Amino acid sequence: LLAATVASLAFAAAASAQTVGFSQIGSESGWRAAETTLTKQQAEERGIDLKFSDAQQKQENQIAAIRAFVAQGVDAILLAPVVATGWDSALEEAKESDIPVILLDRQIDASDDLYMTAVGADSVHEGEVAGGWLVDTVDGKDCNVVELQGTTGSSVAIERKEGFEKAIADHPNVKIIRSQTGDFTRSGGKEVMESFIQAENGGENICALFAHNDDMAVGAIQAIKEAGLQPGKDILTVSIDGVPDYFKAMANGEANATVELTPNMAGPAFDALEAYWADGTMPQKFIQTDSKIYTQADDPEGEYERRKGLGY
Ligand code: GZL
Repeated sequence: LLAATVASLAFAAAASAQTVGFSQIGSESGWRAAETTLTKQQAEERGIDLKFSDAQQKQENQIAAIRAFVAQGVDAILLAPVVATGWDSALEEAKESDIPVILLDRQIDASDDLYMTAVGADSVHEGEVAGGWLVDTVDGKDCNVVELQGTTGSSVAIERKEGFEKAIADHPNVKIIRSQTGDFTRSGGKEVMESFIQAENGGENICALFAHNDDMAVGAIQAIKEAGLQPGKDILTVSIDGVPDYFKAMANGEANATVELTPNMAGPAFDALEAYWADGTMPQKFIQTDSKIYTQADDPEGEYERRKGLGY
């Protein structure tokens, strides 16, 4: 009788375990790797059965993953959408199967009824904070900026660019002279920065780099050093994410500022799902608007130590 009771309790517990499909973009940056680590940890802690799919940064792989999750009959889908458009038909299928979808860290151009909520940050604000720091730092002096854009067509690349341009709009001394995507990767950042340096008199004309994420900036810092220039001095650097290796570069005086973005998007997403599963509560959008900028004055070595073990 005892064995039967234990078995039925175990079955009941397993039956109540929710299954969530996670269509992750890829592992293009340290920030992305941390988001994946934290999502898996949170699922484990909450007894959620996570089905993980890495799309290698290809939208068609994400669409295939969404369709597979619908076919499996998962209880919910997390989607970090690599680009902002082209999701309607896949999300319609999830909707028809009453499977709630939550967007993580990027937005899509689709009607709100195709997803339950979105967890992320105000990317326009992130770009504005970065631009505002540069304007203040150069303090009226002329500054030619090169820009490493994130993945073309992603909401964050579009919005970070918009925010940065807004911040420098009234300061004609700060000018973007070259702008190109490095696809959020270190190798992309290095390659494109090499071409910027080559095209701009060996880098002599470049005063600052604005990178849409730290990983591209870390790659660009390598290119600046290989060109015989001092990153953080000859060419100022400002970027976004707050990954450990960028704090390390700041501690070494080779980078100047980064706008922090938490990789913990899964926490609010799972909270929203658990509330929905419990009693049908529909969540609000969860958009962080108080992005903090860190500079060399903010104990970068300490920030590096604090963050290096967090799954980046
Ligand atoms: C931001 C996220 C971006 C990070 C990059 O919300 O979508 O994607 O800033 C990552 O590091 O590639």
